Amino acid sequence: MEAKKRMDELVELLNEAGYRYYVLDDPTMEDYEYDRLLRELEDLEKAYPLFCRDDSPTRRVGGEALSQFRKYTHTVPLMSLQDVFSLEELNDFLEKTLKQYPDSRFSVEPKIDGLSVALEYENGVFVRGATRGDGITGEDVTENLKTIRSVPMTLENAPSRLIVRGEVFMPKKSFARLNAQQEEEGKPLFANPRNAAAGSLRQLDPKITAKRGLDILVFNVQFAHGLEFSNHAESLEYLRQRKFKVIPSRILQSISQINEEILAIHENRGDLSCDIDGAVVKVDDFAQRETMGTTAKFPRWAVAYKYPPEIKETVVEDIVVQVGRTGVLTPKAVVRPVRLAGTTVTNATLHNQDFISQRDIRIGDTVHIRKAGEIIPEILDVVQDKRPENTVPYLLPRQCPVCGAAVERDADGAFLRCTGAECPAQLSRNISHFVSRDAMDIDGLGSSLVEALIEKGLLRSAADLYYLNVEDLKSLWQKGSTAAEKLYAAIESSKKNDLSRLIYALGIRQVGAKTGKTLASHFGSMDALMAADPAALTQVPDIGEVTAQSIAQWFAAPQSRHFVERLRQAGVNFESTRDLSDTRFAGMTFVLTGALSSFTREEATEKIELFGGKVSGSVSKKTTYVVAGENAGSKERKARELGIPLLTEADFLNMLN
Ligand code: 0OX
Repeated sequence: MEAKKRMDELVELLNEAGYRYYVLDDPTMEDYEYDRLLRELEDLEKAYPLFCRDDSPTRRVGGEALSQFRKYTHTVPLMSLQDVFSLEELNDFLEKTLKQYPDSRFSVEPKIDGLSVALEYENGVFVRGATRGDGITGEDVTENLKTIRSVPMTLENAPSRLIVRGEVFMPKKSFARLNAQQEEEGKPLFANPRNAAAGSLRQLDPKITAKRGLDILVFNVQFAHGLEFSNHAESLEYLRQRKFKVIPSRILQSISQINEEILAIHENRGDLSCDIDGAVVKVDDFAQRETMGTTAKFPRWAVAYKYPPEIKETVVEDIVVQVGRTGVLTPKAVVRPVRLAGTTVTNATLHNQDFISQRDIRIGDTVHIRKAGEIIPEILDVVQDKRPENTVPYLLPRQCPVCGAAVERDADGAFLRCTGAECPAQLSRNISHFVSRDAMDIDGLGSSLVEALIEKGLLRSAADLYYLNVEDLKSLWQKGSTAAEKLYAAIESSKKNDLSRLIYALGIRQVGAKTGKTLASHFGSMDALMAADPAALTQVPDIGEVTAQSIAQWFAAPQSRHFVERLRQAGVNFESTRDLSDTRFAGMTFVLTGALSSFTREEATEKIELFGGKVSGSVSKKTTYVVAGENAGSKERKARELGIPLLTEADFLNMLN
């Protein structure tokens, strides 16, 4: 019983700290202390799973992935708002309302640029949440909403049923972090926080949503069994007391006050953690709302005022090209500084060659510029009358401005990418890929150590790893040399890796770990692979034309040849060491589930593939065996339903030996 008591206590402590941090933005607990208590709770929950509480903060990391979202019909429709685009239009609404109801009071709120959702509570427990959809029917995204720390899991003094409406958004900080990570991983960037929030809330895997740092502000009681509020302000106060994060709202009466407040919200938008796309003005009194009624689409008692996007004129003084860590060339306009949406803008994104060509943006041009999604300044168009003489259309360079290697168009055609195997702009990313688990698997060489080695001038290419000595590595640590010696040994032992790993490690576009294995088995040596022309490459099963071209082009570049030769000189294995004669798993598909104790998932996968089998992530009629480790969940159930043979870890080991 001691454990249960402590677990309850920890849940309460951590939830209160979470409320102070995520809802009130007024932390009371050190991060370190929070992490320590959370760890203690996790350990207790592992030991006593029966005492696990639904409102435990450990549940916020996201449960099992879904195959699709369920449709959900809202109990009370989520109405949308009539937009107005000028203060005149807004004041028409206010005047008409005041004429009919001279005592009207109005709530003025920022309009959060996110996605509307409904949150449903039964007897104070969060049971369901759905996106707005068309207002009548949305999608059930309960599991994803649970990962949002400001969504309360339980409520005190709640009615038997409560439905609350709010706006899910991505804070500007989370957005910047997410896009930096997307860039790092070579994935497309999100255009603005709204798109990022929508993409994150509609993830089938809640574990991904959990990492995206979403937040919510609530602004309406849709339904509250047995409760009656007389006005909006009262209902918001009720939500605030139930520990929701509630939209800031001011109750005002005069048109001039309301106009001032709307301008003030715009002025102070930088203080909010999220983007806003307007202000909402709502009649406060519920009886008055009732008599004013709704049209087919909108309530007659509210409007959304949209701020006009701020557009300024400036001059493109230069166009510079940056090479990202994934090798993509990004053109950027350097513009004469202008004040825009609260900040001084000195440059604007030009996206890619097509963007520049479509607008015919040239150095020297006068252009209109605006902030898209309030974050990235963008050029709208060119003021043709102001174009100076002797300008020329702008074309991106054909050679990488950093390393001089050839530039090629991406498969989707929009982006240009540097092909240099040793391009300094891509160095740290390339090396991190080279040493990663599925590639050369050099344990202990994380990205910060890679950065440090580059900083010290010890790495100019991944091949340099094999020319480092223990002393070089020791310089990375302040004291003690065990870590350096271990790392040195890991680098040394990676020289013996199978060729398939090395092929993947080279970082050739289109060549993933699986293709690395296919190529290694087919060609047997690096030299045979290097000698293959595109025609020979397309003969290999599973290798298409695009991949074949990409491989041949990579090996044709002098930088690549130099890189490969330095690996050879260092004694890195260039031969396939895989014994492919044993094909005992040929034609079989395995699904791995639960925790295995004798090896990691990757190791088990490698073994299965070595013997000619395949590994799949989901159970279907085509599955031959499901290997069920400790705590196997839905996949084991599915296997039983479909009558697929289940193997214990011991059975599986027997098959291997
Ligand atoms: C927002 C927002 C959206 C409730 C009644 C009609 C519309 N995006 O910030 N909607 C509403 O009100 C709903 N208020 C808001 N603040």
